[in-house]
Amino acid sequence: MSMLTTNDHSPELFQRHKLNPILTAANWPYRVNSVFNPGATLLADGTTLLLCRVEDRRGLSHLCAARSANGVDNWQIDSKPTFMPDPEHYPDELWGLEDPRITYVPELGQYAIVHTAYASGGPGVALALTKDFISFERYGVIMQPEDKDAALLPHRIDGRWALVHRPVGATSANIWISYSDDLHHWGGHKKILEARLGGWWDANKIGLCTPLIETTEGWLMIYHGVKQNASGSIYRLGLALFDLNEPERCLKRGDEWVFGPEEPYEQFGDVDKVVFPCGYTLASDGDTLRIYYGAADTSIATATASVRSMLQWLKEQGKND
Ligand code: BMA
Repeated sequence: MSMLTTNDHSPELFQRHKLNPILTAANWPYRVNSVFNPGATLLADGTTLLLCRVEDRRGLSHLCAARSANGVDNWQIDSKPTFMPDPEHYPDELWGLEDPRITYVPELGQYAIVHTAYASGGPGVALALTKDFISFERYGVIMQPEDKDAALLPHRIDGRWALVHRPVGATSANIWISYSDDLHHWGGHKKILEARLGGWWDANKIGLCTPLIETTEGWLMIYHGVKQNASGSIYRLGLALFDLNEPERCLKRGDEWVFGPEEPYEQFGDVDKVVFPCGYTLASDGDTLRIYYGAADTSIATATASVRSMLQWLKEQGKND
């Protein structure tokens, strides 16, 4: 194993916004316990839309849209839940909808929302399409439990749709990719990134954060690693890069985490020491990436990073996986 460079004082890749946390339960137009883990997208008019996971005071989650012109403040929050579980027709949603990832799909002229559907069988991956975040076409569960942390790629790869997701195996939870002709039936399953072992920050359990980011160098992945210790779990973020034409091929993977719980709102909440992004927006400069993340399963925060710097970091510090 190579040595860690101990004299590295390069600036942090991600910069937190000074208004963090930008959304909390107190901002909600109706009574809720917590708001976190939002999917994100830029609408055609430049508005930032967050599809927030909202946990009600039964402990069950639904999704609610918040819109802002600058993506930081003056959020217009839907006055009631935007996308509610419908357990009568979709029993796999009995215990709620969680952690949405949004991908705009030009071929369909629609946004694909891939989210967790939770019921007694465990969490599974479900898909819904929408044009307007008002009405939704449900595809139901597309990856059976236990599976979550999934997002669709924005276009077909070699003629097939591609979904990155995180099934749970007997001893570890790793990131996989699967392919489909019609978004209903999935196959060609391949493991693309493995959790490390032992004392690593990303040992035993990893998962996709935001949808993959398409760059000239490849698909940039922000993933979370879960370190278990005597006081619980720490959720931190790392980077990996995958081949544009063969997204199952990992080109680079960083050893160190690039973002972790440091601020009080990330350290303390319903679940301590969690940063959990499910969405990003890219500024018109094509470089400034803004992630939106759940902080301690309690509130929503945001941070920015340069895509160029993340790719450079991977080039310098990343290993061929
Ligand atoms: C994961 C998911 C996330 C949550 C995180 C920390 O397994 O359930 O929704 O933010 O745990 O509790």
